[in-house]
Amino acid sequence: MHLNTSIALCLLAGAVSQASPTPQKRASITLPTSASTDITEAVEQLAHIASYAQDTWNTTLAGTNSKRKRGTCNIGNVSVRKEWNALSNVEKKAYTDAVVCLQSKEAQTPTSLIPGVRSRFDDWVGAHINQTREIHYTGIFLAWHRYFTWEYERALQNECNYTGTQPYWDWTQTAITGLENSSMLDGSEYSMSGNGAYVANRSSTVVLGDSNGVDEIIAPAGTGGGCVTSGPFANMTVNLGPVSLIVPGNSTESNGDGLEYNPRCLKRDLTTEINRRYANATSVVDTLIKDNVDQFQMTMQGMPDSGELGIHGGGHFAMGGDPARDLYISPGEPLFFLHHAMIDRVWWMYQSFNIEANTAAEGISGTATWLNEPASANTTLETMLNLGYAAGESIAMSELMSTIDGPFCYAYE
Ligand SMILES: [Cu+2]
Repeated sequence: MHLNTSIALCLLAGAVSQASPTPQKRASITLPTSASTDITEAVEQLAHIASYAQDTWNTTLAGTNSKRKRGTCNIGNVSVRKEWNALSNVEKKAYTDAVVCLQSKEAQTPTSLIPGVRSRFDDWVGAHINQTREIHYTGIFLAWHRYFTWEYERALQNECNYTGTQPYWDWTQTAITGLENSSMLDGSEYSMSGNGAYVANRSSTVVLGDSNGVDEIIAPAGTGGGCVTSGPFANMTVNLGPVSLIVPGNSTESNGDGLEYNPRCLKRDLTTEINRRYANATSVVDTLIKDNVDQFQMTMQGMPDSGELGIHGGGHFAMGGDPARDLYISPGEPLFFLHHAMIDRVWWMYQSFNIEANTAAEGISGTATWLNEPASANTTLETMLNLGYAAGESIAMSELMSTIDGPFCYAYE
């Protein structure tokens, strides 16, 4: 418990430094030296870090330094992303209505480039397929997915009249409650739809990751496996892929490059055991207390040969099914964006420990190629990235490092 006390003391120190006219160069949080393996304690450690992050970003927003959206982002207009359970039923329905709306709008991607796109929603899936090898285990992983999720949120707002913000999925809570019991996945009209229909006699283990440079990991099959039949996405059609879909029994399914039209149902295979093992509060704290951004983002994605999926892989594989267990087409699962909002929130917390450094060049690590194979140039603040035909312009890394600078003006609750 002394760890929590030390954070509390540092929060106090932070409060004192706010009054100082000279902004502190380094934040004064003292992180726990280790993540508690007691889940209740780890939840507390994380709650302290989250509240520190809020205070620190708010202080930055209220201050006079430049780390905010060209002077226009302020404490009065910053938009706040909330955890799914913090939304009212009306807000939950408004969000899923907007996603269903996006799935009914015309695609912007030319079918000469991606023949299988059938909706505006598919523009995001297509962009992700085309760049999969450049946006995971590379220097732009965090920033690219931040931009991707933000433009998706904007499309819901601008093209589908959504007035809320992008909700996030707190895996540390579902690790405790079980996925099936969460209000996010209970299958009601106010959920993100429920589990896939139960498919019996599937092999009891699933082998994860081998084709993606991640070491072989054995995991149980989930509690569904078939088509989603409840809630807002019961009638959803998945149009693109698969490219590298990991299915029970140590095999992968693919339909070439995944860009052809291949309509099928949305499948889920909720696997609470994976959520509990790889994306619990201990895993999140353990990721956050890493010494530098390289270790932070590698722990998050699962270090190759570590036998770990990381919180990123943990969330993806916990959803199970098609498209969730296919790295390439994973944004075809509407939960993807709640998962990646949480990934972004964890980065936002990590950045809060030293906003100045972590939103500058020091906050970037990695190169242009997957695990730097073949070796390529380091990613820098000047590195340009884009979202294909989904949205947005080609943009420099420097614009994407802070959630209150460049095009962004948001925080997390
Ligand atoms: Cu991705």
